[in-house]
Amino acid sequence: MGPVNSRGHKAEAQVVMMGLDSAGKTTILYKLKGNPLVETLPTVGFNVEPLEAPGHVSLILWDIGGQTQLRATWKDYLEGTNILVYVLDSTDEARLPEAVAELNEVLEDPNMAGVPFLVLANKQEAPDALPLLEIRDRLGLERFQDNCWELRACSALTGQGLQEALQSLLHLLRSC
Ligand SMILES: Nc1nc2c(ncn2[C@@H]2O[C@H](COP(=O)(O)OP(=O)(O)OP(=O)(O)O)[C@@H](O)[C@H]2O)c(=O)[nH]1
Ligand SMILES: [Mg+2]
Repeated sequence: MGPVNSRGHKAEAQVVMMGLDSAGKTTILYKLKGNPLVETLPTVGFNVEPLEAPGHVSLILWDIGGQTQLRATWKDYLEGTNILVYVLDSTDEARLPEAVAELNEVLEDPNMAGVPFLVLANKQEAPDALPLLEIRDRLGLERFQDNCWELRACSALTGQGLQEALQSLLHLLRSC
């Protein structure tokens, strides 16, 4: 994969964040940027922000709105992406099947062939969050053998797990 070159020169990677509305994508974006937490509004269209990551990597983070009527546009953001970050609301058990179905659809897009992906089980600090192991079972990601992928737990509210998620992202970019 291209963005991280062996001489340690600065390289750029396109990161696309998707997931159902209210999963916490925009909150994750601004938490990673170190911005003080502000109330988010449902994203109409997208937000895009640069992020300087450890190891001389510049990430361009695309945070795509997840409301139902926006999902038809998701495929427009996949061309040229280096990695997909798919965010789940761990407290939204009712919509987990819908989230999985949308993820499957994204992964079937020809532009995702061979592209690594990172699934973030967000809102893990909430008392009613599904445990990571249960989410892992219900995602059935083992089917995707042509892509490198990882699943991580995090909370954009507390910041717990976000730096580890960033490390996973960088690892996937480097090794896939
Ligand atoms: N408890 C808890 N709430 C969170 C967490 N992350 C985000 N939220 C809340 O979830 C709601 C939705 O967050 P957003 O970041 O706007 O969600 P989004 O995925 O960007 O949604 P769309 O833009 O509509 O696709 C907000 O009220 C956030 O404060 C978390 O880790 N824990
Ligand atoms: Mg948003």
